[in-house]
Amino acid sequence: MQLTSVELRHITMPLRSPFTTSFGTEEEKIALLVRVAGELRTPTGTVEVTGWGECVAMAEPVYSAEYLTGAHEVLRRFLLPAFFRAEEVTAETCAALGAGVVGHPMAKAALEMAVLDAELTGRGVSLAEYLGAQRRRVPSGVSVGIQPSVATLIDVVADYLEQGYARIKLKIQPGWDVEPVRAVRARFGDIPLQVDANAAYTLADADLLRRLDDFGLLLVEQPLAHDDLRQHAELAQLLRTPICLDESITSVRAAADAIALRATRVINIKPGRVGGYLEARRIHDLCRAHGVPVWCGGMLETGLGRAANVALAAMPGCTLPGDVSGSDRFYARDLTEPVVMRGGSVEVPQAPGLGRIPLPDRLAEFSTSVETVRR
Ligand code: NPG
Repeated sequence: MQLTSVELRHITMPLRSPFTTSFGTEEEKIALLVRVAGELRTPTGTVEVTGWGECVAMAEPVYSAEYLTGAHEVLRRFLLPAFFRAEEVTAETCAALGAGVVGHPMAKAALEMAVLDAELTGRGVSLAEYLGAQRRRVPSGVSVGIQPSVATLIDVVADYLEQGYARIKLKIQPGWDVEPVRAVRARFGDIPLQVDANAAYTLADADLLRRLDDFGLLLVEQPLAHDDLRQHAELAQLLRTPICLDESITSVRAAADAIALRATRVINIKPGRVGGYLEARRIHDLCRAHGVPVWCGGMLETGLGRAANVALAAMPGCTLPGDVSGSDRFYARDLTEPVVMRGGSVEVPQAPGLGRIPLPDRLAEFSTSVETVRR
């Protein structure tokens, strides 16, 4: 397709409850939406198409180096001019078109997602079909933030189990690790349980982390810093619990290195963190070839990104439940028709494109600014 205009729209949505991790507390969801418009050549002629992307960069650079206004700036000043200069933009050429910009995978992913949505919608193909997804429903895991007390944690986990979630992930940090895990195991028994440290530990904490081995966890996610592959490999020698990398896996090359170094036994794929759904698919394929289980991570996406993640989670190598919870885990009212968790799973969208579009009234309600950039 040839791009004619791109809208960069900021939205703010209330979260049902604050979400606390080792890098801070989110009180509300702030996101950058990218809407592309262009002309798509099809066998029967040229059609006008539009597509949506969601940028998962956070307001502040606390999870990764990117942040929302930075992503906006990179899109407006550097990526969009390169994309407008191209005669033909396809999802497959987005990476090459953005290659002159070093880094900024979340900005690139949002643009690629919008191009992909436009193309797939124009061709009548769902993202699930495009990715080679093989399931109609996928098991739904839920991520539980750090709580003010163990008693509150038990109540929160009880509620999610009651709702039917297929797997519980507990956020941990120094001072909130062994005891909450012990309490959840003691109260709920042999449920599928894993923990996520968001890089909050160092190798000097190996003895402490080894105590988690007593609890039969599915995995411990990103215990050490994002650029500590070698130290993750050392830690892996000391733990029985499988290490799963998230922040460290920024590309298919990083995934190959992590596997070769034996720094990880499981990989969390987040399309935004790796530059888009195409790189996410390459990581999926690499891991599958190496027998490394993968699962789809989440970044509090609105229904747009959430629906797209469900399609990724339906790929055959995603053998562990992902952070693909129902919209109502985070939002009383989502931007789109909600993603619904029922009986521990969510339905894979089959509609063309991402499978969701913003509801016009919600879009108007949640928008805080819109900038339109033209060719
Ligand atoms: O279900 O969307 C979800 C949240 C899953 O815990 C979750 N995400 O570190 O993986 C993470 C964490 C996160 C949230 C990271 C927001 C960055 C931003």
